[in-house]
Amino acid sequence: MDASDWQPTACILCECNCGMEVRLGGEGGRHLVRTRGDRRHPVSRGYACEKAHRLDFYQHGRDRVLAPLRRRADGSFETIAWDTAIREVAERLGRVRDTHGGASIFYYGGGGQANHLPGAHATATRAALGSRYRSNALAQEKTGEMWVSHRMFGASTRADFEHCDVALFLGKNPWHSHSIPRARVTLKEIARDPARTLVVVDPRQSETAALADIHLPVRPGGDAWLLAALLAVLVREELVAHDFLRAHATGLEPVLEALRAVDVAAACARAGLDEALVRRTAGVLGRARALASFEDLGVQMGPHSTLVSYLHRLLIALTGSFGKPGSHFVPTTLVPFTGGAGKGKSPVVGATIVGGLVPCNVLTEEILCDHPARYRAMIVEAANPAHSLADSARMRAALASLDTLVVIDVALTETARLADYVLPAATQLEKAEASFFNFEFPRNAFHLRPRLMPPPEGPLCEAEIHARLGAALGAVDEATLAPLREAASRGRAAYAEAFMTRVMPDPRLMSQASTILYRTLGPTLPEPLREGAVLYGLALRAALKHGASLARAGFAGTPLEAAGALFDAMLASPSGVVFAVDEWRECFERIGTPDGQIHLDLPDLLETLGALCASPADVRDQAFPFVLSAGERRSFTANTILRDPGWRLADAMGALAVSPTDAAALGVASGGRVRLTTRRGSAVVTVEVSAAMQPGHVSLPNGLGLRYPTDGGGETTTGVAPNELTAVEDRDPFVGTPWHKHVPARLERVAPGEA
Ligand SMILES: Nc1nc2c(c(=O)[nH]1)N[C@H]1C(S)=C(S)[C@@H](COP(=O)(O)OP(=O)(O)OC[C@H]3O[C@@H](n4cnc5c(=O)[nH]c(N)nc54)[C@H](O)[C@@H]3O)O[C@H]1N2
Ligand SMILES: Nc1nc2c(c(=O)[nH]1)N[C@H]1C(S)=C(S)[C@@H](COP(=O)(O)OP(=O)(O)OC[C@H]3O[C@@H](n4cnc5c(=O)[nH]c(N)nc54)[C@H](O)[C@@H]3O)O[C@H]1N2
Ligand code: SF4
Ligand SMILES: [Mo]
Repeated sequence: MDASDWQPTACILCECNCGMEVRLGGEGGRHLVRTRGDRRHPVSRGYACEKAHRLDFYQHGRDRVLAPLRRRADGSFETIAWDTAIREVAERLGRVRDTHGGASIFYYGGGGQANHLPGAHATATRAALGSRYRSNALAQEKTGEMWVSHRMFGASTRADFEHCDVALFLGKNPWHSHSIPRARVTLKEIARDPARTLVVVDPRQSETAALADIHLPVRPGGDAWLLAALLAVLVREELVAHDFLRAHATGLEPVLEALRAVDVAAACARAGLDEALVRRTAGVLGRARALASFEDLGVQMGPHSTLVSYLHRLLIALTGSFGKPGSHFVPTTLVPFTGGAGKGKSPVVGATIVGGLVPCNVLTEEILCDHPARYRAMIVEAANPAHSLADSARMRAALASLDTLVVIDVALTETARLADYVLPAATQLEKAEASFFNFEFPRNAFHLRPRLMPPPEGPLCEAEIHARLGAALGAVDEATLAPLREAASRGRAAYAEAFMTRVMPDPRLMSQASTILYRTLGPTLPEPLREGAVLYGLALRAALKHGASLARAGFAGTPLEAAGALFDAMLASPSGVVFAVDEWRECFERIGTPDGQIHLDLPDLLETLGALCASPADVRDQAFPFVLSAGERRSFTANTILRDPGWRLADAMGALAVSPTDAAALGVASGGRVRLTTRRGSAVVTVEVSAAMQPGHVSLPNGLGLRYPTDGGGETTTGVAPNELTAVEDRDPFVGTPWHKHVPARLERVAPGEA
């Protein structure tokens, strides 16, 4: 076999973006006929999970869009030329801006798990339109954590599981969902080592929980009480890292006072956990040499979401699990996109905007109203909100009510079907792409993936789409571009000089920097890397902000020299490059609060904790006696990135997991069907009886219920779209995170043959 046949790329199915090598073949040489983990990738080092080998399904869907589409009066689509599409989209959005102001044009998306360059290019279009408000999936999972982290640490932190002695996963199942490098290797190493302890908090005996030394099968939604109890035991047993706190934190006293007030036995009872086990766990966490912890959707999409994020951060701080190997760190990032304690409010509801993102759960309220500041138009790019956001029926109504909906996607998704215009994008294998989810420490890597093949006739990369929209909107003209193009022809130094003197001092031009880079620097790059031109701007920013870390990675000199060297290294490293080498002590310098200290005392959240501990016992609505977790990550789920149901080698129907006790009471077996009803909707689902489930808790996978064309010109829908069952009102009081893991539900058996 000729080694040169293998081409480097990355898996795009989760945010790990493991390096892959692929061999192309099949029709037109456009299929991935062989795939394997890329050992040269600095982070994944050859690792890949089972999903990566099904990547060929991504760009060969029957619902791939190959030409711009325009909605007709009767609701059907017609194919139009790109020139027409760009002109009409610019005209319609321009008209909305001129009539109602640019702030009424909402931007949603910008990239999924592996494609973050569209978001960078869209900044130019948004600026040209004066669009102010935006959101994406982070605003229905991570904004509570971001908000709390920024108030306490002035930064977002991540954890070093490779070197910890105690690992804690809170509502997170990394065996399937990954999110940490080489997840299964790392988990098995921790589980196997008698000197290390794996602690998992999950109502389900998840695959990760099955490996754990300590599994805390918390009652669904009981995590806040569990954390309160754990912290209270730490305080009472003098397991608090006082030396660390004296040096690095303020506001300890009110926190200690609140925790001393917690009734540990009562809190354990509310969490549904054995008090002795909770006390033993507190001892393990408190005595850890290095504690690494990760909270995810099981708690972030549950009740008390933001409070749990706060209590989790108190646990990190009170155990001194920050700034040393095996604990939490603040990485060097190329884009500060997890930034920001709440700044600003959404225009209609007045919801807190965190990290620049409007909470997803308020979008329908900000559209379906007669408020003068309501959103009137929307650009959706690389996202599928009609499927992924709460209450799909209401989301469809909101999207349909807009003056103009423009969707930029590779496929005719649930959202694209509602659009006035669908602009077809080249896939992530047909253009240069990259993700900004780089969070490793101390050696942090970035991977610019060259395209594997040109797109078919029709789709364009987002860089080109936004550049054309910008031209049609009059934001960038030839007179601006010509001198930069000329400078680019004289080499990188001349280009840098021209960019610094002509573009950087002019805010209007800086707002168009992504397009200017693509149009002027892009043509000088090898064709498979052209869309990566925008990274030059980010390399420059990183060199100015993180010079020392870049220098340790080999990118030294003046900021211009370092940026140039880093940019060249990105272009020349198709398997990824280490761009920053940090030092652990730098974590303390990166605490971004005004006094550089960790702020422990957040009075609003301590008050919420007090109220929680004082609240009466859990009252369930008898009409909905089950808790439904709507959206579990499984072996063959990948949000809605792979739409052909044929990609899934297991759990083809996306079964509802039900405990043996509940299944027996309902009289159903695996493969049987039940009607699942929530306050918002109802669906018939296939059951999988699972000993991993506790009674009263049922779980549906994420990413199913997609409409997909069949061979014969019809359509199938496999499994249930989880958000047909969820409600927008069920959300966190602080930042609006949905309670998707905690939907009150009822089950009824469906007899065979019954509809
Ligand atoms: N295979 C696969 N991997 C993925 C993805 C995918 O679609 N498929 N998506 C990626 C994305 S976008 C994300 S955000 C991550 C999410 O990754 P995770 O958060 O790990 O994924 P989930 O399976 O949604 O939820 C994790 C766990 O929360 C548990 N849980 C439910 N209710 C509760 C509760 O009340 N308390 C506690 N403590 N736990 C509870 C569930 O039983 C489940 O095991 O995964 C990423 N990785
Ligand atoms: N009930 C419930 N709902 C959930 C969740 C849950 O657990 N439960 N999980 C939530 C979470 S954590 C997340 S992250 C979201 C994910 O939901 P979304 O953010 O809406 O994204 P995806 O489903 O990943 O869809 C990605 C889209 O990008 C398109 N795409 C792929 N490649 C390209 C490209 O190169 N260019 C363009 N323009 N488009 C491309 C795909 O066709 C797809 O339509 O879902 C959320 N929704
Ligand atoms: S962990 Fe699996 S799904 Fe995630 S990027 Fe790596 S190979 Fe792909
Ligand atoms: Mo996510």
